[in-house]
Amino acid sequence: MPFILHVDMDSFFASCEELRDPSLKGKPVIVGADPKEGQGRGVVSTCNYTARKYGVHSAMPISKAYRLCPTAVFLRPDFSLYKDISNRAMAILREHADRFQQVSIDEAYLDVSSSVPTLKDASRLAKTLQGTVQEKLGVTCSIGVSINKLLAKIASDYKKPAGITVIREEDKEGFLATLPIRKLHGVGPKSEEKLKDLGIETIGHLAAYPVGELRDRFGMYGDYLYHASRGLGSTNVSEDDGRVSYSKETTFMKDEEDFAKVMEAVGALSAVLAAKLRRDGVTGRTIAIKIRFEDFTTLTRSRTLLVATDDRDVISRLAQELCAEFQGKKIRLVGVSLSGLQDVAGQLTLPQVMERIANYK
Ligand code: TTP
Ligand code: MG
Repeated sequence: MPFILHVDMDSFFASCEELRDPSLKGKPVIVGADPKEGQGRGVVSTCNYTARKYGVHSAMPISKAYRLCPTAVFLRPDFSLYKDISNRAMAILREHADRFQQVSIDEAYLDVSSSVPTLKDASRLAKTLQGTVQEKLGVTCSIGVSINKLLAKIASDYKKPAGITVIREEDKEGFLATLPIRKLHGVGPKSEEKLKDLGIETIGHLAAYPVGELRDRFGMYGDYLYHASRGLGSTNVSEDDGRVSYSKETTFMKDEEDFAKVMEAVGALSAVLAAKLRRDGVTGRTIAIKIRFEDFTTLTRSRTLLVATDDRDVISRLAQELCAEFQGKKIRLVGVSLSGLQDVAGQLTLPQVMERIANYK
């Protein structure tokens, strides 16, 4: 049985600000756009838990946050500070994982299956990790402990700040039953609305809904909902090693004038790339080509797809299209790359893609 932890830093940007300026502690702190005494545009990035008592939350218009809590300390985001603290936190977490996957600036999955014999030991490890992060960096995190990524993520969100929540295999359906459907990863406001129209308010309602009808209404996303409502999810914590793109290029023996040969090379590079993506369980949305001419001038072209792909034909066709404008030139080197990477097997990005598709219908 896999043991997976999901770690999520508490009110992350605001906690970083409190770390830099300890005099902020105890005051409501709101990070986001300039409120301009209530006239400001833009939104709240996040706020600390003191500000949350006033009803302020992420993505709220900053003008509303100002109305709810005019005495708060309002700060513009300083991403380099957050990135620095994030890097330090991730380094600590990474050390304690058999496999590690950072999924955003403030959250990561850890597979600790080989390090601990039981789920109980996994939760002890979570406690130790939480303590180490707090002690070394002075920020708190919440940790979910369970048997797959979906449940671990729900668990980390369950008790915040500084919480640890364990969901055992035998408790999973009971645990999920009363939670609102929005707690399921991949259920955003639009899907929530559609599900509510069907009378589905909780994850329990969703689990009791006929799967055929979910499929008819939502296609593949319906399948995802069916599995997710039962607490079934991926255990694939894929090492991302910080990689942001996959690329492959080739230099011709002599500058190539035969465009068909260039197209052939692009096809072959795409195939190698697609095979690598599949092996790593990764898909990407942005396909780019690089072309170097005989005089060493180098140009790139790229296009971003609506849905991430690892399909060799899709990559190859698009890459060839992107090269078309260079027909007739002497080409020295050609390269294909894929970025905007997403984890295929993880429940993190796939459902989001699915939801996007569902909402386009
Ligand atoms: P979250 O983990 O969603 O939020 P949080 O860490 O602030 O609070 P919580 O204790 O509930 O986990 O997001 C991490 C950071 O990402 C957050 O500190 C700021 C940023 N963020 C935005 O800029 N806009 C948003 O809408 C959200 C949700 C987050
Ligand atoms: Mg967080």
